[in-house]
Amino acid sequence: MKQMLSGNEGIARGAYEAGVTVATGYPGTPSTEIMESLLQFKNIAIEWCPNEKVALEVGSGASLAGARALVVMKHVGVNVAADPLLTLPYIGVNGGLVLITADDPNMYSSQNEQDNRNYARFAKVPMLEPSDSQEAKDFVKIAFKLSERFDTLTMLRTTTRISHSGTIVKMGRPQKPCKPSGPVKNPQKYVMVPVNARERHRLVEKRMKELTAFAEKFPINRIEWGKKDIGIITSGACYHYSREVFPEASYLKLGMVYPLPVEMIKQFASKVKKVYVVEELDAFLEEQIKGLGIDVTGKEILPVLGEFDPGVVEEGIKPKRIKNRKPAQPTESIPARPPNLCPGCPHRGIFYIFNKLKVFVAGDIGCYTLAYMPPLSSLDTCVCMGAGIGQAHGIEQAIHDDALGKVVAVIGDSTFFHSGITSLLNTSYNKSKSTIIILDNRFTAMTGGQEHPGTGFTMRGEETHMVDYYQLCQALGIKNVRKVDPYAIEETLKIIKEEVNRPELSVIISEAPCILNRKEFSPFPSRYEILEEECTGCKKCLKVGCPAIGWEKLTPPAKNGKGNDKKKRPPGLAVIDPLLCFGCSICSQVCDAGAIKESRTG
Ligand SMILES: Cc1ncc(C[n+]2csc(CCOP(=O)(O)OP(=O)(O)O)c2C)c(N)n1
Repeated sequence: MKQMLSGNEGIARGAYEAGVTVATGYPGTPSTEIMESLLQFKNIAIEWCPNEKVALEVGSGASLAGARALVVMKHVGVNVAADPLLTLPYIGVNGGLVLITADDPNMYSSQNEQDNRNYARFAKVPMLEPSDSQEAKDFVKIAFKLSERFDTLTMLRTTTRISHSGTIVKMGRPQKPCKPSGPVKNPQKYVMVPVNARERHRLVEKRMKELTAFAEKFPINRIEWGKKDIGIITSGACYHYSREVFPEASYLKLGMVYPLPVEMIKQFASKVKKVYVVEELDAFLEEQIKGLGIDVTGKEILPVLGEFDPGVVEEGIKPKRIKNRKPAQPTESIPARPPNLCPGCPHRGIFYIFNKLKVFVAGDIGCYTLAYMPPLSSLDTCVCMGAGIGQAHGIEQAIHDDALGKVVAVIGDSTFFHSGITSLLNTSYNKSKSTIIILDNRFTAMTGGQEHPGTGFTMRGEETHMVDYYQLCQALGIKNVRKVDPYAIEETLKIIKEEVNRPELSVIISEAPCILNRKEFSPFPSRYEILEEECTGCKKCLKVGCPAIGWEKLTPPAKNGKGNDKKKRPPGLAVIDPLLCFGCSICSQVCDAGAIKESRTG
């Protein structure tokens, strides 16, 4: 049977066909749908973990027990999992252990553009890279075999283009999950104290040599001979871009991007006139190939930044061919829609207040990061998940002087569980005076609404323990813990002010579910509208940055005085789009003129 699958669905299907018993991960674009697609297979123990390090450790445990385990994360997630990742190759596997890294060239939804092929080299593990959904499925199965054959964790890298594009996939027959044998005691292999680790490192190096030899005959590395004037070494999506532009060239398509088939590369390069390496992001293949003494061209002509497409490849290799070609222009202009918090979002009120208070906000990653943009303009840092609390504390430790500005940290609930708890513990332990706001919207909203330890549900929707933030903060030694309703602007402003001015550590929990996670379509009783006759055109309501509120210019009164009423006419009026308004009432609370009222039309 054939089916159209995205690369992510292909990976999930491959894991199912490979008889995976345990799948773990933490959401992150472009990887999230792999786990969501695995949900359809009821016999797989699948779980969202609080972060990627935990996910990899759980996967490793399952593997030691003899099960096949899949671990899924986006590229930056591998940084979080890097500690176990760099030692797991020493202890090896029992059941196959495959780690998926979904990279994001062009940063469609990421804070950086790192090239995780470097991790394969760093951790000394094999890495496969599919170029379509069929390969995504097949390579996962191959990766499990490789993992068991060479007793090593194996990585599979996708990029956004592969993860999210649909191509035809031929389904295979699922193999029965193997019966886990249970953990076997083997301290020399599993306990990485120096005396054991030294021996294991020797074996890791030996394994890499064996894998390099194996790469020469590995059928997923293949040469496709064409004309011999151009030879292209490539992998992943770049293979298809290159084929589209240079259908007649010769190709060395690498299915395993680490370690490289050295002899195969030498042979290929010796038979073509000019060799190009076509790869997105780092010169990962190019530098290694140049290290073999082979003359290849890559990053001198192709960008190190962003995502490729056939145009980028053509422009780099044959710029003359497209010199006179005009880039296609869109036939209709599309209105710009900058990303924004949704109408009715509970985060909006908190950031409106920060803007009013003019505090420095050490921020984090989540939907609320969007509050850095005007008009809210009230998030001042964003580096990686969990960074904000530590940064706020660091600023405070450096300045010790309120006259230099007040600082707060803000963190989403999923991010708090991911990597905020230890930073919070640090603030308490090291006598911080920071104010930390946890945005408890009961959702991992930014990545599409996944469950987490604060939602009370597992990934399969089963009820489970729901963390009580209040008790947790108290257990960490924080005396001042308060809850606010972020839709009640005045009361929340008062509490934030009090806590910011308190010379002690405090945590404020902003409690309100994500507007997209409400059971009812509209959680608020009514919509709001502008009373034209009352609106002074002061634009205060526009400062809350709600997509439902717009501005309508009024035509100036005619010179002859006609149309001039007694009241001075404002240059324009605020308008509320009734289809977008959820009725959260924040705009009405900030309007001094009393011009925003519950809708008369319902
Ligand atoms: C290490 C890492 N893993 C995953 C992600 C993807 N990601 C960005 S923000 C986020 C969580 C957002 O949830 P939350 O903190 O609850 O804020 P919300 O979006 O709900 O406001 C995730 C999973 C990432 N950027 N970095």
